[in-house]
Amino acid sequence: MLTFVALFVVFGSGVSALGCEKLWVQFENHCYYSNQMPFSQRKRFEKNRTNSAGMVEEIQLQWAPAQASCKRRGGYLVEIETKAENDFIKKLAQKVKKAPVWLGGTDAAKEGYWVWGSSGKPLTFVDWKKSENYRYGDEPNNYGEYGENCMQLSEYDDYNAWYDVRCQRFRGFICEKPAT
Ligand SMILES: [Ca+2]
Ligand SMILES: [Ca+2]
Ligand SMILES: [Ca+2]
Repeated sequence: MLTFVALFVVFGSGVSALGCEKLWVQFENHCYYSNQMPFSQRKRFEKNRTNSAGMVEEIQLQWAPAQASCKRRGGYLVEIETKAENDFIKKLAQKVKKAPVWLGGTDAAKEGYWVWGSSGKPLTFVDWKKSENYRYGDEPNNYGEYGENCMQLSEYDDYNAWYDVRCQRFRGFICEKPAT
């Protein structure tokens, strides 16, 4: 028992040495930032993000500007490698039921070939929405005249599965970066 406690202390302290900045939340060894934060936090955030021209950063962005916003924060649009991470991200999105949120997946470079946009890695875990309506088919369905090349969770089904949508839509977003 003492050995176990000692081991726990050693490993426990090793894990707790990794941390996240304010407004980022930790899961395993990464930090996550949701811009769908509660209003009380958002006010503080907006004050922090006010730029030299006095402009407040937009809360809802198109996919590429959302990726750029994550990069400015030292991260990238979230790249989901495991079911555990996916479950965590869904819960994070569900905390504030407001708007759909961008995830880091895209098939803009090659139709039907989905990768995580920042790392360029192909998807190893997927959670695409199964269709409840044969008219549209299962996601990703690249629906419509212009197709759909960016990945989101939707408030419409309580952030329960992934959809492809047009990258030009305005969404909240979740960033990821390694804990330090
Ligand atoms: Ca990840
Ligand atoms: Ca597509
Ligand atoms: Ca779709």
